[in-house]
Amino acid sequence: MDITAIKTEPYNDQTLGTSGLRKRISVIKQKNYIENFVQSLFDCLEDFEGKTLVIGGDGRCYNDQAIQIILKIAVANQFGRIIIGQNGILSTPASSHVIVKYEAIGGIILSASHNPGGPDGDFGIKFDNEHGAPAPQELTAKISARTRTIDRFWTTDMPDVDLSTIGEQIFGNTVIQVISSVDDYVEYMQEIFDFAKIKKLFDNGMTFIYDAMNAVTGPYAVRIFEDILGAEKGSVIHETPLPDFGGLHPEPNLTYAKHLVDLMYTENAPDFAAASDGDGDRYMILAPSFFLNPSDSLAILSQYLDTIPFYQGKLSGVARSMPTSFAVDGVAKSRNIPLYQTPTGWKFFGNLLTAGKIALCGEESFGAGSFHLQEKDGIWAVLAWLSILAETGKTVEQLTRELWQKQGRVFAMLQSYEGLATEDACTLMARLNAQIPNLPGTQVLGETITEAFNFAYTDPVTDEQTQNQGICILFGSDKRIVFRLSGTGSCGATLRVYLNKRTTDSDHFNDCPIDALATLAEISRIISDLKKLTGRQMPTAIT
Ligand code: VG1
Ligand code: CO
Repeated sequence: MDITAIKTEPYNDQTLGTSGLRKRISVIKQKNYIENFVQSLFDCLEDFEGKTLVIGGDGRCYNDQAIQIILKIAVANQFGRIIIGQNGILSTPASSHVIVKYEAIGGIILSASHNPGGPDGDFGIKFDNEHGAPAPQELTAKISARTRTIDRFWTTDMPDVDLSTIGEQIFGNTVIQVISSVDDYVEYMQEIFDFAKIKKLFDNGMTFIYDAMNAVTGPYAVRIFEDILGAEKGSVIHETPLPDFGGLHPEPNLTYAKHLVDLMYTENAPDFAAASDGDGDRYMILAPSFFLNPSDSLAILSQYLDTIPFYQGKLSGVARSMPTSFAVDGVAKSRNIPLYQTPTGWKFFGNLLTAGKIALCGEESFGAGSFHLQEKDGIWAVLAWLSILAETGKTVEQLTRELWQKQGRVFAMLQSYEGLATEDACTLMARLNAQIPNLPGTQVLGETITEAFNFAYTDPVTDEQTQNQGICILFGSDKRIVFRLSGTGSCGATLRVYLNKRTTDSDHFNDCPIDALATLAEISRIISDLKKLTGRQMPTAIT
């Protein structure tokens, strides 16, 4: 087997976003595109020769080919061992767990997560460090910089590796070990949660549906919910990971999982429904005629997580991303535990988790996780909820209404304007930013702006500063609009507008969020001059 250095030219668009590199498959397929990126990544790691690397993916189109390219580069770069999920499949949380369990130096996860799949869809490459945490800001900046100067990569002439059979194969100085995609993760969930207790819910007749959206969680969900916990066969739907997700957009929210939402608002609704995204790190939970808002979910998890024995006495603190609603803040305050506010993206939670400052964290984008592993974890979140239902004997709706009763209901909504011209979106943000000093005191549609700022973050562990993380406009302490540009798209720009409003008037708890937030939505369009700058009047996705 020959190892050779191949000359290459850098690409100038390999900048990592909110969660790794995300591009259209047509871009990824360009000559040496993956090779450049992966070699740049390895060039930024230290002392990896002879060490272990994990590789997994969500099974989307091009997963198979990309893995073979990466294997050759990793072997040529002299990793000692490469652990890879069977058929190249590992969910993001499963990869994170495997990295820590097998003491790997890190892992490459091939996924564009919630982005659309299929031959014309998106592809992505993420890197998790030795803690199984998304590459921190410092490393992602270093990798992005390296991709702009790279002039060679190492590869080998080895044949494609058979990834269908569990076991070990040796190539040069590297052992390639194919492992079960699900075993380690499932065992770990059994250590964390009291499965016997959750099983009683099913034994007592709780009806349940889990929509894997034809993405990576199907095999995990079938094993956990049907085979072990005893949910009725067929409870897990869209359970086969398909390269094109069977035409579904694997983003579990009110827009893209509408089929599930619709079912939950019929008379045939099961007692509990959940769905997950392309790579299995997001979750959505629904109850009959009831949608659990992810920000409320984080608040309730903060209230009850330590009723689960694994977490007893361990709730050191909680964190939410800045655009996540302030529902959790009230719980943190009443429990007298610290609350941290981070920029969007899981990579900002890593240091807090490693330092033990927080036990739980979450995002409004259907992400939640704990110190059990350092990625967000969709199936974990569902199991945490089922455990809490078992511990408290209450329903999802009861627990949520109790939260509202105690501290008011915080309506929370994300309005996304997708597919904008990048230039228009940047102009809009720049203009808003320039207006910041003049906004306080301004009245729009009867609401007075009390504060406006561009969110900046100082990492409490490393003191690293991160600027420009979203423009926040406050109307007193109970109403807020946040503007930011998405960092996960593959072309054009997506403007994200987050709307929050707290009401303590229980007569309004059942208001429809679209109505409750209509004025704030209108204000967001007025102060950003949306129509003039982008030609848009209405969002393309509301979640
Ligand atoms: C979005 C969400 C963010 C999440 C990120 C990755 O980022 O807003 O909360 O962490 O996706 O999720 P952005 O920059 O597009 O707003 V995943 O499950 O797609 O890796
Ligand atoms: Co995801």
